[in-house]
Amino acid sequence: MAAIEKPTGPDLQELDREHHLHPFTDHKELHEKKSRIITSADGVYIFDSDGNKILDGMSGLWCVNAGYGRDEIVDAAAAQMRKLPYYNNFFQCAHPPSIELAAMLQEISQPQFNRVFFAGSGSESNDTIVRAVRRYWDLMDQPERQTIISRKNAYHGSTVAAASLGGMTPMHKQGGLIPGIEHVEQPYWFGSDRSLSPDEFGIATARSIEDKINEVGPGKIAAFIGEPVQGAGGVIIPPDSYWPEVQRICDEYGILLISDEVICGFGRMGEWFGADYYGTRPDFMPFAKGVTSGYLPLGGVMISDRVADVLIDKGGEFYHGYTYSGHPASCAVAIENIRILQRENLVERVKNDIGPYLKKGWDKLAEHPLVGEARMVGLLGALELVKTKEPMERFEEKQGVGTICRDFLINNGLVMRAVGDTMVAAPPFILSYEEADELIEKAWKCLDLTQQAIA
Ligand code: PXG
Repeated sequence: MAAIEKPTGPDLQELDREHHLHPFTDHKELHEKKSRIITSADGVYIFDSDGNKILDGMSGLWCVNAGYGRDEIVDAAAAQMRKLPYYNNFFQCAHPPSIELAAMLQEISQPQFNRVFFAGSGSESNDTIVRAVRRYWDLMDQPERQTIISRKNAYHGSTVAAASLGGMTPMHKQGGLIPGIEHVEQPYWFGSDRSLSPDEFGIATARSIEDKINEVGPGKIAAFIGEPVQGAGGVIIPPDSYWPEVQRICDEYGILLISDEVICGFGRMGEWFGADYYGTRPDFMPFAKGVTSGYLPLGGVMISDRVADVLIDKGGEFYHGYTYSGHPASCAVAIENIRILQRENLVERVKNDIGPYLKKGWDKLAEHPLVGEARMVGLLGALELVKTKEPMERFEEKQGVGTICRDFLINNGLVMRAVGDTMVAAPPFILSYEEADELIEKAWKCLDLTQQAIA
């Protein structure tokens, strides 16, 4: 039989247009264009089918923390697949990679975390949390505690429960919300009228949680969920006063604290978890993305003793789990990925070396006439594009300035995401000084190009 010829770039684009509906995409818009086909990657660079080399300032989708081209991870997956490609953790079975990873996660997380429940993605992890939180309160004989408080503009995933937890109104309009979710203000100081100092604003937004608790009734509140830094919402770094006040409120009302670590976890903020950075003591930590550096899909939830002990002591089946909960190859990849982060001190590098180095250049970008604020923590940054700085005026949304900037960036060899007019970046932890310089130079150049284009 004649070998089937592999389609080359242009044919792939045609096949893609004809057969593939992409995630988070205006299908009409994409159908009229061509998608960019990424064919390979190495280090911090991706390569497309037109031969372009592009610095991936987003680590894929905030996940390739250890960088591309890690043979150790590939070998770990292959070895595991040869030995045991699949078996489940249902029916009182387990396998070595799921057990070894569970023990490793216990070691790198706060002392209250001794158990993990595995899932296949961040969305599944958050669906798990909705069910586990309500199960916990049932077992505590407080079944009326159903309501979970979240924040406007939060992103917790795309499944129905996770999208309900999230605070993205366009998502709520497509498919609706599950009952028992309430949304409060986000700690987005730059997006406020800035009449309060950042610290006053942090306290005020945290207190909106307390107001909501009292509005709904403290006996009805099950939990509060928040990303340490809101990622997809535009890298919203809260004022320092925010999280301690949130912790105080959760403690005072006895409600469970959920720290969504899907982006912030596994070193992104220069600590293993965002909760470590802010000093909170969560009861649940959903994670995904960086646990495997994206090499294979894996999610999960760290569950504190407060909750896990109740599940164990009171017993009764928790009717919840996924075919791929703790998939052996994904777990083997996660183990190798965490070993790399440890062996190469990459979390420490984000905190004390490449993080501060990139931040220096990032802070310089604030001098550009288009940039109203440049903020960065660890390797998680945002630039606010503005029309004028003094007085600060933002662009009209329909001008699409962020999108214009993002298109200049990718066409000039740098991936950053546009969240409205907020440009966000989250590069891999192995970024070198030269590559950090390249990122800053390209960002500055594309800010210039954007400014010229909208003049
Ligand atoms: N929680 C947080 C904090 C996330 O950022 C999820 C949960 C859901 O994870 P899964 O694995 O189900 O996608 C996420 C995912 C973007 C973008 O464009 C962000 C995410 C996913 C896709 C796109 O910024 N975050």
